[in-house]
Formats: sequence, C-alpha cells, structure tokens
Amino acid sequence: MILSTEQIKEFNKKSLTDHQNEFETLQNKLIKSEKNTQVIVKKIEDFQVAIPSWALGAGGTRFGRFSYGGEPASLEQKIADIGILNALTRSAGAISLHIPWDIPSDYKAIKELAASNDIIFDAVNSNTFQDQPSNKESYKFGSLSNISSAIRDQAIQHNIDVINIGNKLGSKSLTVWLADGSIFPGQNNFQLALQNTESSLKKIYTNMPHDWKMFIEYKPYEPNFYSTVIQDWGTSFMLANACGDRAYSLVDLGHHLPNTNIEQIVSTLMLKGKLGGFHFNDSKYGDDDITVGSIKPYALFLIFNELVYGMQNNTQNPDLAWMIDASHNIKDPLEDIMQSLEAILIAYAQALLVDQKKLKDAQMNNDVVLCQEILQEAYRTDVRPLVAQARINSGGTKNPLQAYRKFEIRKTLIKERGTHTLATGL
Ligand code: PSV
Ligand code: MN
Repeated sequence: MILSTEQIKEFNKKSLTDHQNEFETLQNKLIKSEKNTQVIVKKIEDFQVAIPSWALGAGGTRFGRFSYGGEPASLEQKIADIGILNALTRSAGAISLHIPWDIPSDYKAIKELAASNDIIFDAVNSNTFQDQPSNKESYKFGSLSNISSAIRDQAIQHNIDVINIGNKLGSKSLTVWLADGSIFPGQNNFQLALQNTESSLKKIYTNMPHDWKMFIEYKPYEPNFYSTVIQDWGTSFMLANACGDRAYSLVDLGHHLPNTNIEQIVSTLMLKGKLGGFHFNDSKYGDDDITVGSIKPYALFLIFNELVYGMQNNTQNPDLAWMIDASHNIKDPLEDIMQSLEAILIAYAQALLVDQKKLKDAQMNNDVVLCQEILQEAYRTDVRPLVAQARINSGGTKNPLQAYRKFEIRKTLIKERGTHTLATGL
C-alpha cells in the first residue's frame, strides 16, 4: 500500500487552520522566552529513528502470542510497512535488521525497495541467543563467552556474516547484544566468561570495515537470571574501550534495574565519547518492551535533556543511532510504533526547550528550586504543535495515527496479505 503526497496533503488540509492557530500561540509564547522555534522545528524534522525489522508483527511473551491480521510475512513487506510509517511520520527513515531473521535474498531489489520508501539501513543486529537449524554448535551455555572455542568461533563467524550482509546494504554499524550469562550460582567462572567475551568481541571488531562502528548492548538479567556477562553500562564501556575507537556502548531503556538513573548513565557515556546507540521502549518492571512514554514520560524527558546537552556539548561523542526496540503484544504494531515515535519527538522537543544557560546559572548558584522550575517549565509545555509542524514541513501528516485510521491502512493490509500471516522475530 502506497500513500501519495496528494492524499497526505488532502488529509492535512482539514485541520490545518486549527494547527496553525495552535502553532502560532505556542510560537508567540516561546518567542517571549527567546526560543527560536524555527531551529527547534528543524531539529525535530531531522530526527530519524530506525524501526527494527522484528517489531512489525505481533510480539509475544513466553506465555503466548496473539498474531495480528496483515502482519508482514517477508522482508519486502516489512519495508513496505516502514514505508507507510515513514510516509505518515517522516521520522522513521531507517530499518534495523536482525540476522538471521531477515536475510535479504535479492540485495539489489531490497536496496531499491528501501530507497523508494526513503529508508536507509541502520545498524545490523546479530543473534547468538537462539540456535538456528543450520548451526553445528549450540548456544545453550553461551556464545561469545562460551568455554568452548568451537562455539565461540561459530558466534564470531556469525557476527562477521552479519557485518557482510549489512555491508552489502549500506549499513555502517553492528549491534551486539549477548544473552550470555548463568542461571545458577557457580555455573560460570565470571572472569573467564568476561575474558572470552572480550577476546571474541575484539576479533569481530577487527573484521569490521574501517568506517563501521560496533555497539555493545548491556542488560542486567534475562534470559539468564543469576548473572549476565555484559550486565551494565560499566561492563559495556570497558569492553568498548578494549575493542577500540569505533566501539561504543548502547543504551536500551528497558535494560536497567528499576529506578536506575539512566540519564546519568547517558551523560557519563557522552562525556567519555562512548555512547553509540540508543534503543527506545518503556517499562514498569523489567525489559517490558512497551510503548515509549507510556509509563515514565518524565524520565524519558530527563534522559533527552542529557542527550540534548551531550549533543550540544560533547563533540567527542558521535551522532547516535536511534532505534525503537519494543514489542507489540496487543496493539496494532504500526499504531504502537507511531505512538512511540510521537513520544520520542515530544520528549526531544521538550528537552530542546530547556534553557541550558539559565539552568547552568541556577546550578552555579545552588538554586535547587529554580533548577527544578526550569526543567519542569520545559516538560510542562505542550510541544505537540512543534512536532506536528516538523512533520508537515517534511511532507508527513499532522496526526499520523488519525491518518492511519482514516486511510484504513490495517484493513487494506489484511486484504492484501490475509489474516494469518506471521512475521519473523520474537
Ligand atoms: C534484547 O533484549 C534486545 O534489546 C536486543 O537489542 C535484541 O537484539 C532485541 O532486544 C531483540 O530481541
Ligand atoms: Mn535492545
């Protein structure tokens, strides 16, 4: 299903006057506090978030999975879904592939399809947390950390294969998330597991093209419940340093124990020039992978405040690779992703409103009350007109979710693909 520019323009027309009024009211308010709305809107326009190839179908838990009508059954259909998201939002201009779930069969055709949807290939993700039928060795007791060199070699080779696949598509980075760890005390020698992981990652790193980056994700627990080899940002940071200049930590919002101060982690990593990638989702208890901003929008804003500060002040840190890493268990996956994109852009826009100079002055005066006022003034501003304006400027819809429903996109997808298709992924 392809949405034309005309359809989108026609859709926007109806609510354009209301939007312009809302936008002007906000703009006038922001001018009073010396905010340059044009600059902020342009920044929002430029913010692009990759959509993972595995999140376009229904997700599931280990207790069950309820499939969704019209799920994309092939990589081509997944790209088509992201094309729809991108046409509506203009902020989903990239896809992140998980290998082996989404290996292209015809690279030229896939690249052309992505290009025709204005989609680039972002980081490629390796998978050594599941055994594949073609694998000789099993990852039951770990992959890059395994005590067996044959198993480690297989996992290293898999990552190299993933790099080669990504390279053919124009990707420039590899994300490694390791499930490796132990379920019971005594099962693993911590030091040996860490040493093996470090030497395996170094081998992968040396096999990356020179313009590639490696992102090392961390996670405190799950699927292993006693210990995880790369359990926290410190371990990831240490491994990234051991690998080299083009290895970075990746922060996934769901990969922290409850109440962890993620904004401080972001800040530290950016100061050290080692934050490479970012996975968005939200959670109440653990790695719940639910819609961004659905549980802790203020925490998301505080994280963005540090990201914006880092992007403005830490030239030593590279541009970040942004990705939504969520699962859609009961909602229409495309609607869910649009809600996540909206939440991300809202938090970003709010963070761009923080008066950094005033905040610094207040901090220098130890004026704690004023510091809080400055942050909350930004957080409590309804920035939705800025986000909508950014979308309209770049050819998207004023309200993507409404447009999606108005155009009956899911109904069309079900008609085209049927009710019983199944997407690859978790
Ligand atoms: C693991 O929980 C993770 O966050 C990693 O990024 C994986 O690659 C992804 O989710 C999909 O399982
Ligand atoms: Mn992740």
